[in-house]
Amino acid sequence: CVSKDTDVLLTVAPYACQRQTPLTHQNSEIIDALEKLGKAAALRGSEVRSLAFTRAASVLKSLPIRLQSADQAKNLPFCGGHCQTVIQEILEDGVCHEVEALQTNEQYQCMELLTSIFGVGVHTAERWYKDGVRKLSDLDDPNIKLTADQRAGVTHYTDLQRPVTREKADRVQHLIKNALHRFVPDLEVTMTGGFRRGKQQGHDVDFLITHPDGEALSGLLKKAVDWMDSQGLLLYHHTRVRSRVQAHRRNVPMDGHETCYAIVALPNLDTSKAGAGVGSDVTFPGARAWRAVRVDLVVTPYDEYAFALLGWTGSKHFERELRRFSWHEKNLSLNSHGLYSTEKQCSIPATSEEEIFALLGLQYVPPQYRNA
Ligand code: TTP
Ligand code: MN
Ligand code: MN
Ligand code: MN
Repeated sequence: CVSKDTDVLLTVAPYACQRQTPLTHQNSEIIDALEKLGKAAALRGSEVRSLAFTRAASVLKSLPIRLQSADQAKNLPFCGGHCQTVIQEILEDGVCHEVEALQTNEQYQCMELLTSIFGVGVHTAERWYKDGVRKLSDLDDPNIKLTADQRAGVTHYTDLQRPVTREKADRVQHLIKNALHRFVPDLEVTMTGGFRRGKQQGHDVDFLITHPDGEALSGLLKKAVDWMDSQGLLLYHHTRVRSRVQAHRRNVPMDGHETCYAIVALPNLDTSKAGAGVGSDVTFPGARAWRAVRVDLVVTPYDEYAFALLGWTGSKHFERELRRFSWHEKNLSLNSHGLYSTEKQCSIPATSEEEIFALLGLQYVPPQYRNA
C-alpha cells in the first residue's frame, strides 16, 4: 500500500513548542471556526473540549499549505473526530453550521460580551448571566457588586475594545520608560506579549522590567506608578506586590512577580485639544485628549529574567505547550520564574531564551514563530 503524497507531506510535531507558528497562515477560515468553537466551549466551562479545539487550530496554524480536503488533515495531531467535520464543512460550504449557530445563541453572545470586560472571567460572567444580565447597562444595578478592576473595565469599555496599534504601543512604551527611568536611569524595559511576537495590534501592551542590581528594583513599581498617577497618566492601576512566600517558591503556576495591571491615559497626538485632561469629558469621547490603553507591567529579578521573558512573550497556547512538554517529556517544571527538577530537587539556571530551549532539548523558536 502506497500512501498518497499529501499524507507524506503533512506532518506536524505534536507540541506547539516543537514547531514554528508564524503570525499569518494558510487556513484562516478553518482556524477561525475552530477557535470560535474553542471559545464557546470555554464559555460553557468545558475546558477539555476547549483545549481540543485550540490544539487543532494551533496545529493548522503551522501548516505551510492550504488544505484541499479534510482527509488531508485526518492524521495530523488533534485534527481527527469533531475537527474533521469542521474542516469539511468550511471547505465544502464556506461556513460551519455549529459556528453559525453561535451568532444567534443568546447565552454565547452575552457571555462573550461580559468576558470581554477587563477583570471579568467565565465564572463571574456565568453568575451575572444567571442573574439576568444581558448588556453592559444591566451592570448599573446596585445589587451587582463589581470589583475595582471590573468597574474600571466597564467605565473604559469602548476604548479598551479598540485594538492597540503598534504606533500606539510605541508611544505607550515611551511614556512607561520615561516614568521608570526617572527612578532608575539604566533600567531594562522590554515590550513582551503579542507585539514581541510581531503582531501589528493587540488588546494591551505588556512590559517586563529588570536590573542586575536587585536593590534598584525594590519599591520601584510603586514609585513609578505613583508618579504617573500624579501626572494624570493613569486611569486605573492594580499593583500586586510579590509576597515572601511566592518569592521563594519556584513552582507557582503562573506569576508571583511584582505586577501592575493598569489603564493608561495615552495622550492623543492631536495636541489642539490638549487641556481636556483625565476625567474632563468622559461622556464626549470626541472631545477627549486621551485614549484608555490597558498596560501590564511586570518586574522580574535579574536571574529570572530569561524565564520571565519567555513566559510573558506568549502566545498563551505556546506557553501552555512549553510547560506540558517540559513536564511530560523532560520531567521538569517550567514557569516564568525558572526551571525546576523535581527529581533532583534543584532549579536549573539560564540567562537567555536560547539557553532554556537548549536545556529542554528543543530547537530555538524565535518570538515571531511562537504565535501558536
Ligand atoms: P496577553 O497580554 O494576555 O496576550 P498577548 O499579548 O499574547 O495578546 P494581546 O495582543 O491580546 O494582548 O498575555 C501575554 C503573555 O503574558 C501570555 O503569554 C501569558 C503571560 N501572562 C502571564 O504570565 N500571567 C498573567 O497573569 C497574564 C495575564 C499573562
Ligand atoms: Mn498583550
Ligand atoms: Mn497582557
Ligand atoms: Mn521568582
